[in-house]
This record gives sequence, structure tokens and C-alpha cells, in this order.
Amino acid sequence: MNCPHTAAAPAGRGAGTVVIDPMVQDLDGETARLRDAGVLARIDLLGVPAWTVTRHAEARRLLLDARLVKDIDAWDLWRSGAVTHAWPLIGMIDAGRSMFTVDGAEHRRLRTKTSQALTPRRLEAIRPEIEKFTQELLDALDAAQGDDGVVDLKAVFAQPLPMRVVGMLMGVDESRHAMLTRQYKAFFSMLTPQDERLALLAELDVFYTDLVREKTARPTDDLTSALILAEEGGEPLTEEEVVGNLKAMVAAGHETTIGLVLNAVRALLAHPDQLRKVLAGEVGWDAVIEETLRWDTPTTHLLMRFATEDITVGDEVIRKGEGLVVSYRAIGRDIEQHGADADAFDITRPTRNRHMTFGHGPHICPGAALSRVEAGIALPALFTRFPGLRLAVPDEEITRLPVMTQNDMTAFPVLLG
Ligand code: STR
Repeated sequence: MNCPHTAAAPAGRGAGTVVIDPMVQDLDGETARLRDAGVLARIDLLGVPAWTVTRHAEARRLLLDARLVKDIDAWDLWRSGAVTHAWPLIGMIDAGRSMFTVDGAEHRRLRTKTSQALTPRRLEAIRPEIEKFTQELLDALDAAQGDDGVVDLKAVFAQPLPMRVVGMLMGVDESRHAMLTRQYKAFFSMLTPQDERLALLAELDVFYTDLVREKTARPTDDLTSALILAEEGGEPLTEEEVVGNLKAMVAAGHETTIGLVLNAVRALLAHPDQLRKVLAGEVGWDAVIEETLRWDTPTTHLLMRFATEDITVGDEVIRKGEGLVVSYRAIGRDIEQHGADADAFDITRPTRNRHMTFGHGPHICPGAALSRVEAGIALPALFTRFPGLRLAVPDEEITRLPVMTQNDMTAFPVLLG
């Protein structure tokens, strides 16, 4: 293989190291290279080496393996000082104590209330509000059309909707949403200088800590307040733990759903025959959502777990102290799981529900049902209101943001028709 992103293969070691491109210039090519590099591939993340798992079956096994932990102190490169806060991706791992960074019994303690608040049954209660936000943002879309009729579906619709939903759930006032959106955009972008990223993470910590203190003094009807209150006879979460969970919820709830909604719209507009079937009621929106989750995952790579013992995967060994990434985009394109046409978008595919985009095992996405509810409201509402919706530029001109772990577009200019 003659490929600039793939270094020469060390003898007997698969196809070599795949250098992950911070500018995300060729995501499909990179996904294919990862798949070609093996079940377990060596990757380079801005100079930092790690393993990644690229296949469904093995990822499923590894995500249940208690020898892999989230605790950054289990990472040799961190303990030795080779990786520091100067590394642009450190904020994806060293994110404070929360359900995202802790394992085992402590993890269950940190996570239970959040997952209980986000069951499909509990979410039915907030469906009317999500529908109301959706209608308001559709009005905003209509109003935002320029003289040429062009409007950015991302900025005006796909981005504000998840922020409003997660803001309502967690009790974050609407006056802060625009600011948070800007901060997360800068957090994820590889164009942001590292000192700025660290400064904005510190600002976010102050903001969330203030919010938790306010909710401690005056609890309201939101998940942040629920996280603060102790279970009867149970041990309450510490302030740091509540702040950590709140951060994780807002970051994850906001960023990933933008990708889900936009990727679904993009896939449908690029496959008009399939869009027709959906609009004719021959195939359900749930099929669109699941196939989009599989084919164009909102999370490209999930950082990171660390081996507490040597772990053998096929003929490779993840050594104790090494890091493992899960490459969800490659996993969604796994031929053994989805067939030889795994690279094709097909809402009638029999395996469309058998993807692993929300993860697996104890850390499986607690917001999965919420994102499905949001997309399940937003997509049909959008196409019902604007049946003539189309891209304002050729599909090839849509660019991805320079974000290594998430799959997010710069903008999505459309004509409402
Ligand atoms: C962003 C920074 C922060 O303050 C807290 C977190 C914890 C949850 C993380 C989030 C991060 C980045 C995006 C993640 C999210 C959990 C799910 C989401 C990784 C590090 C996904 O992309 C799946």
C-alpha cells in the first residue's frame, strides 16, 4: 500500500501505524486504512502512540474486559511524564472524576441516577418540550434564509436543538447556551492553541462548579439537582463528582447529537431514492437513525482505556500500561458484522440495528435513548416542514471540522425549497 499516512510496517506487525489526521481531510480514506491495518491497529495521535480496535466483535469483547480501565494513572506515557497537559487531546481523558473516567463499583455509584433519568419511559415526559424547541428552530430556519435563500442547517437548527435539550435536562440557563456552544467548539477544534484550550476548560470548571453550588442552595427540578441530593440511606456524590457528571452530560449531549442529525440529513439528500421511501412511509425514521449511526458515527474515535495487564488480541498484545482507543467509525464499517457492502448507506440493511455506536458494557452511552428521541423528532419535523429541502452546494464541498475524535461538519448550507 502506498499511502502517506501509513508508516512502514515493522516485521510481523500488521500494516503499520496509522497517523490520525488532525485536519480530518479524508475521513473515509482514514477509516478504510484503519480497517486494513488490522483488528488491532497502531495509531499515532499527534505524536502519541496508542492501539485502536477496528472490529465489532473484538471491540465488544474488549469493552467488557475489566483489565481495561479509564483511570489515566494506569497509562505509562502519563506516569512517565511523556504525555502532559501540553498534548491537545489530554482534555478527552483527564476530564475530572465522573462516570466517564471511573470504573467498577464506584462507576455504578456515579452513573445510576443519570441512566435512570434517561430511560425511554422517563424521556416521554420531556417529548413535548423537545417538539416545541424543534418547531421554534424550524421557524428560526425559515427566518434565517439569506437573500439567496441559503441557510446553515447546522448553526440554526442541528446545533441549538441538542443544547436546548441537554440544557433543560441539566438546568443550564438559556442565556449561557451560545457561550457554551462557542467554548465546546474551541475545545474540540485542533486549531485552538493548547493554552487557550486549557484556559477555557478552567473557565468551564468555574461555570459548572458555580452552577452546582447554586443548585445545592436552591434545588430545582433537573438532573443536576437530583445528582446533588443523596439517595435515601445512600452516599451523596461529592461536588467534584456532580461537576464531572454535569460536564460530561453537557459535552456529550450537545456535541454528538449535532452529528447524528446532520449526518442523517446529508445521507438522505445524497440518496434520494431512500429519502423517497421514508417520506412515502415505506421505511421508518428509526431505520434512518440506526443506519446513520452505523454508517457515519458521530464519534470517530473514543479516547481512551488503559491495560492493567497484558491483553492478547489475535496475534497482538496490548501491554500493561498501554492505551486503547475504540474507533467507532471503522467498527460501523466492519465487513464481518455488516457484509461486503458495509461502506454503502442502506436504510433497509438487515444489520442496521446491530451497530455498536453507543459503545458496549458498563460505559455504554447513557444518553442513547435521548439522542434517538431528539433525532426521531427533529428529522421528520424538518422534512415535513421543508419537503423540498436540498443542499445549497455540491456534497463534496461540505467540509469536516478539524476535530480528531468527533465527526462534525463546518457548516451545512441548505435551500429550504
Ligand atoms: C469533554 C470534556 C469534558 O469536560 C468532559 C468530557 C467527558 C465526556 C466526554 C466528553 C469530554 C467528550 C465527548 C465524549 C464525552 C462522552 C461521550 C462523548 C467522549 C471528554 C462522545 O463522543 C461519545
